[in-house]
Amino acid sequence: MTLFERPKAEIAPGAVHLPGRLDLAGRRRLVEAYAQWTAGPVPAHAAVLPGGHPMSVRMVCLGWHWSPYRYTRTADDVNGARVLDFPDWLGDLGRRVLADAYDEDAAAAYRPDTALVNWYHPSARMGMHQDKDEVTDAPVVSLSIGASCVFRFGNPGTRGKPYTDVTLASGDAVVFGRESRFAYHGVPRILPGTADPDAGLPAGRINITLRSTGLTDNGGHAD
Ligand code: MD3
Ligand code: FE
Repeated sequence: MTLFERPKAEIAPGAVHLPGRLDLAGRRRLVEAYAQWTAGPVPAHAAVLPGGHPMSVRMVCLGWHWSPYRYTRTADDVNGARVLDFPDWLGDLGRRVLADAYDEDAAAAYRPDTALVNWYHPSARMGMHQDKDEVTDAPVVSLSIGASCVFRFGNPGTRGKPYTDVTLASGDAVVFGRESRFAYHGVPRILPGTADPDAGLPAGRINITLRSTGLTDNGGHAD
């Protein structure tokens, strides 16, 4: 029934939405992992944008730490600690999602090395932006758990129209690659009354994005 109502859909070329990709056990596993990540060396924090405004989402990173607008191994804008390693099991999950969205060849080649994990309280939002701090054009895999949101998918040229609004619900995965990798996108709102308490989240939303930075520790680029 659910699959019939919300089938796999291409939002735009290279942007593939997999509704309900994570079952209850998969969602719970990620919520439990989130508790461990936020109890780690770098707490969930609101990154401060160059204009001085803190973002409304709270972020914790794995593998590489993102701060506006670069990746480092240590969270110099928070407490200077090195972030937790990117776990192998999360890369495995990303490859399985990529196999479902694209194909087995794309999945076999996918080697994400960082996860940005964002917590949205019910009034948090994310303005329209591009993700272009990575030095590769490898796809981004997005996993959503908890409250549903309106996800706004724009175009690679401008912050404004045309755009498409899509509801992302608990357990949904989206792959953004190919022609969609550098499109503007944002989260204008979280939908009231859509929490996923069964997964362990009585309120709010977690979004996990897996990425390949293309960076190496010696300051060079991986390719
Ligand atoms: C499209 N997060 O963390 S995930 C972000 O739902 C971010 O919390 C949103 O935008 C969220 O940067 C959207 C979907 C997403 C992530 C990366 C993308 C869409 C993307 C990169 C390129 C194009
Ligand atoms: Fe983004």
